[in-house]
Amino acid sequence: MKIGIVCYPTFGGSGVVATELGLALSKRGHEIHFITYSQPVRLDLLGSNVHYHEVTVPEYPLFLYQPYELALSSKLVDMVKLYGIELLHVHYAIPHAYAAYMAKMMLLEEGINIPIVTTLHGTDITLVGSHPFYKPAVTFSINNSDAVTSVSQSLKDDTLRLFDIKKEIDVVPNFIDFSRHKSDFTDCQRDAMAKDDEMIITHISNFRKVKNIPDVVKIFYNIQQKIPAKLMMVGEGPEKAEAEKLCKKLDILDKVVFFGNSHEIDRILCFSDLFLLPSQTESFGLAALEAMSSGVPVISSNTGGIPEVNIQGVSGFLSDVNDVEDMSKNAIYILSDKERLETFKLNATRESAKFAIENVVPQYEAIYVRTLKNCLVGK
Ligand code: GMT
Repeated sequence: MKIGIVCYPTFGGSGVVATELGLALSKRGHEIHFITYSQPVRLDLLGSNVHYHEVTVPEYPLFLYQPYELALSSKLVDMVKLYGIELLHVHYAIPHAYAAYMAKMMLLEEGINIPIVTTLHGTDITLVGSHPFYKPAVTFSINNSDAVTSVSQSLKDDTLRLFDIKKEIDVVPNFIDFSRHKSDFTDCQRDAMAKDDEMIITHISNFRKVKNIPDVVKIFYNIQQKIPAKLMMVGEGPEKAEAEKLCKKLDILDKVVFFGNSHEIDRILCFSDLFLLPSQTESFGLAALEAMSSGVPVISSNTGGIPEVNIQGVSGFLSDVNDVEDMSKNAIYILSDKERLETFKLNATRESAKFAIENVVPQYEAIYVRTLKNCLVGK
């Protein structure tokens, strides 16, 4: 099948999922066309089956805001016609589902009925999408997609609760491509990061408010008072500067490494002992799943879709949002006994295997086939 994939090309989870899905589909013989404003960060494999088409928005002095959706929908029309793309899979509702709908309408004028599959990822529903300024457009774009998927049962429930949805939503969880993720480094550079007796605690995110970054720092502060430890803070975002200030105030700056965005997540996870994800809300928690796949147990909040990924007392522990004391206590419990830590590490790897990409890609393929058929018969 010829599939156009629209996503955010950045380090965020929805872009990562879209890219890894596209690459996996290409290996199964599909022709994949990524259509977005820059090359997706995990797209390292342009080949005969994988194409990337850049959406450019020319500057015009009259515009205070450049009309990206307009440029995207025009580009979608052009690419569908030029390459014979048979289906568009858009990740993150805003503005992708809206732009895809406009492209669909333009193509219908020319007798082409392109199916649109929309995958809801998280804040496109829970934070941004449900804002009154966007809500009517988001509701409309979801109801007018040919198929809708959400990355967790929790996100599906949120969508049905927050919007007036008339469409069936299929839950298709996020996944790990174990053939791309390495966890068996022979040169895992733990020594460069910490002393032998120090535990390595890691947090990876886009450092937005929703990630509760001050809680990450406070949990680490409590841990290092009981157990020698280092904190790896990976990613960039608006809360990073505040986090550095808090580390300074708590006098732990010498125990914290701020990496910025990294293309070497697997390398960082290979020397990590524990992963922290105390988010305010999280539809799935792909970063936690990636940590688990590298054998890193997770201390998280029990919000949104995280309990579908991190299993209480097995791959880690979950606490109420902002319950820093409970999260610290659980972290210290796991880290304070070597055998216990080993058990949690093994459990984390085992739990992550349930999300192997091989189990998930066929679910998307089945949705594509069903949607394509429905569009052909005009349903
Ligand atoms: O919604 C966001 O924060 C952005 C989005 C992304 O593009 O990174 O993250 C969401 O989608 C990820 C991939 O499906 C999920 O793993 C994240 O849990 C989800 N983030 C939130 O719900 C906060």
